[in-house]
Amino acid sequence: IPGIPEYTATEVARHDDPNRGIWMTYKDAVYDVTEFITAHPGGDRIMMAAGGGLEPFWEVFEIHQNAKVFEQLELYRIGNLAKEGRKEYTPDPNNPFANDPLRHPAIIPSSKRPFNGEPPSDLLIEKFSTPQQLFYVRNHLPVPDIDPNNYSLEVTFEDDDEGTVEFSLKDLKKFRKSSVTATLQCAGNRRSEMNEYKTVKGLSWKQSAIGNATFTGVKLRDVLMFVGFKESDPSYKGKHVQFEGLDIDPFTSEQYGASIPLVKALDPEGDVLLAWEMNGEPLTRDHGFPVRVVVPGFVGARNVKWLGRITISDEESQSHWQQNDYKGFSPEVTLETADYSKQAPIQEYPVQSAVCVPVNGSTISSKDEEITVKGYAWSGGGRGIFRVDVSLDGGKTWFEALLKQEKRTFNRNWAWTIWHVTLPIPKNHNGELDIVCKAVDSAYNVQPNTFHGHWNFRGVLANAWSHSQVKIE
Ligand code: MTE
Ligand code: MO
Repeated sequence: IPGIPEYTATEVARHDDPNRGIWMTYKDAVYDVTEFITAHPGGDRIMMAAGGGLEPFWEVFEIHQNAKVFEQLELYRIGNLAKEGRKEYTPDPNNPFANDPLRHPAIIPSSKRPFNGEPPSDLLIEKFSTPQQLFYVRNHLPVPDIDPNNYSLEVTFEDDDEGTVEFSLKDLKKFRKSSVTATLQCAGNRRSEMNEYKTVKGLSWKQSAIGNATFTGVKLRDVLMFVGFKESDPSYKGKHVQFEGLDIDPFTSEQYGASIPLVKALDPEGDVLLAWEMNGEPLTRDHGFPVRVVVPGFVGARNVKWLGRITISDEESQSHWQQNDYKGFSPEVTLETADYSKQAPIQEYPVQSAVCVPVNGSTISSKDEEITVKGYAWSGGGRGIFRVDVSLDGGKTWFEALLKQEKRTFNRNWAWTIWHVTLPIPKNHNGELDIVCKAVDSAYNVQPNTFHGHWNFRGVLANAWSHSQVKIE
């Protein structure tokens, strides 16, 4: 609608509580929904979009996506979103993070500079594909602002004199397109639970530093073959593919980096992708625009965003994040005694699962006869999920959950499993349920019962049985 006021995204973001007014956007429209929310039961859920966009909510709660809601919403329209709404920050030389993008208000930050955040867990498992705006964000550095027209990816063989091949975004898009649905999980997912057992060092992730999406791009294998890689070369097996991000530490000038074994990159069934799309949309800046690596079945840290350079080398990446971070240690090892050079980097993640609904600490009615429990399960290395067991009594008795999963061929199960089960509430509860889940992967690997014996000072690989304590009132 022309001729009505324009508001910037920052201005909208300020309106996130009833006192200042609750504003939301959908596409180009700005709505003041303060009254709508107070008048509508269930409006509290939509509060998670206060000060931000409604798009990911319509993706998650498809039921609401009907003409009627749009019609109603139109009554609350107060203006248009300014065209440059998403890019209004002016870089501030004294604050390297000033040019970071705005995040969806439903994302709960665990740190702001650099930005890290995760969605509420009950929202996370509503859909098999996680909307990009609700996908956890894990940044170590300021988000680079890359002009796609000037973007170039360098590919180098360390022991080859022929030097470097450069690809523009257009060049990459000339390759055969490939898609893969894969789950990314940060090595620190569920760290806060390990921290409750005994203090660890790291960002306090709850259980939503994980997400599942369909990525589209070109297979890294196709690019490596194109630049002349010869599979028949017997030396390739011990080599590594190093990735360098275009994000730069403003103080040390170090760039983010990680590596994977070359065999994974060359495996036609390894499905490693240089991706520019996530769920059919261009990557957002937070998720690596214009191009990121997707290494299905590997821990999040190897999925390098804002990819600038690929190097084939005899060595692993020498970056901090490959050498001195993202490694597991024995429980007795401390920050002071840790010798990172003696531990292997986390690559494939072990089996994981978590209870997402009901949310830990919530209350259910004593009139309820049944309870529906929902969550996710995932394992690294393409190992699928065979089974998820759920208990309402802290693990004394168990029930099998119903699984929603994308069945793929052997050891190519890159996507997570969403599960649910509806169970009668036991009569002999003491006003409380200790809901537990644990998953079994396709190698029959299981999760440890507790963090005892599994604890490590960095709080990575937190995959003990997941508990959700619920009150009955
Ligand atoms: N790539 C770059 N260039 N810089 C980063 O900070 N973080 C890594 C990885 N790739 C990171 C990166 C980590 S630790 C994780 S868990 C994933 O990206 C997170 O991806 P996401 O933010 O898209 O969820
Ligand atoms: Mo991570």
